[in-house]
Amino acid sequence: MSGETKKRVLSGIQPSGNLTIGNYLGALQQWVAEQDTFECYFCIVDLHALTVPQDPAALRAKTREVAAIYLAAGIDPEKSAVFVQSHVSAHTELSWILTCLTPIGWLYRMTQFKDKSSKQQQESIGAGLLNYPILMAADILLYQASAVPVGDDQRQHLEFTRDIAQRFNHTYGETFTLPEAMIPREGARIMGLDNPLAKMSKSEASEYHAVYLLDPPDIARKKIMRSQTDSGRDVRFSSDPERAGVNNLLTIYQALTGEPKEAIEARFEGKGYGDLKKAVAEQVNDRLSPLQARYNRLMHENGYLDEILAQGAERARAVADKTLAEVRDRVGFVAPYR
Ligand code: ATP
Ligand code: LTN
Repeated sequence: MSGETKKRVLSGIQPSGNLTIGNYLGALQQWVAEQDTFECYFCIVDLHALTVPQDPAALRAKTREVAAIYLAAGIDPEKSAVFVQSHVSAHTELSWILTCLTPIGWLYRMTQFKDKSSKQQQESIGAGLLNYPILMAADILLYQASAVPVGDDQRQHLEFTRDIAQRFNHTYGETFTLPEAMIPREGARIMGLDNPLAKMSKSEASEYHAVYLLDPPDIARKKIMRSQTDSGRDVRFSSDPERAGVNNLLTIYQALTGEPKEAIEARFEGKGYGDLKKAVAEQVNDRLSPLQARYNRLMHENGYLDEILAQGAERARAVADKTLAEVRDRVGFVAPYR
């Protein structure tokens, strides 16, 4: 197998809401593209989803839904291991060992913790929300991944992962590969359709905030047609916050078509925001329709998804358990007698 010489990639998405076109353009689209270059591990990070309150039945359903979306988006389970994070117990075990090595100051500094904890009542913030980056570091380091394809918002978590890996390596000897963030050139930070100054997020409840990957075409079109723009008329890329809405629509168009900026601006020369919105809606629906058709087929094939997840977990365990055995030895645990 050629896989043995390939570098490894690991990434994951939380099963904590409806996946958005932001998740697709920032993460999934890249994953699909990297499958032949790297040996890939893609997980559904259910342990991470528990860091904010979840309904058990909804979490179970979402975990399967996200797995099916990975496959429907083009992840090929023959090439890449697709698995559920909680099926591989090495993740929580390494997470504890790394927890003991992490200065709490590093955790309080993380912007995601500050954002998410500010949205909750002080007394109900779980320690898991603070420790979130440690579990993510464990996910990555167990696979000795050299690249981690994620959106722009995950840069700080990747820096954290490198820092903790270096700290371990210095303390106990070279053990972990230092991973690099792999951030797409376009689409790394898709903004909310109803508020182009805030990142599009799957846990934002408002109706016109995001296009979900499973939205029917008329709903997706309606959300895009209603998206917030400004009172100008020129359809041009811009870093002016006043024009963030149009810039966001152009960015979505660019990330989906792969066309250069100049070609896109030329295409919309003399046209208005309404034309841009229609064109974006068409590109989005052209991409989502086949994904949704595959998704519906997969969800109706009894047992298929479970089989893929079982095989994925087996492949993941083979790698993760090997790294964990080395870690256990390095930190001084007595090897189990049997
Ligand atoms: P939540 O809002 O529930 O925390 P999220 O939408 O940010 O979730 P995650 O599960 O945290 O989604 O992220 C999954 C992947 O999608 C990550 O690689 C993240 O960087 C990427 N991603 C999330 N939102 C965007 C976005 N608006 N633009 C580009 N990439 C994104
Ligand atoms: N923190 C990530 C999700 C995540 C992840 C990972 C991404 C958990 N573990 C490992 C890449 C690699 C997020 O997108 N919020």
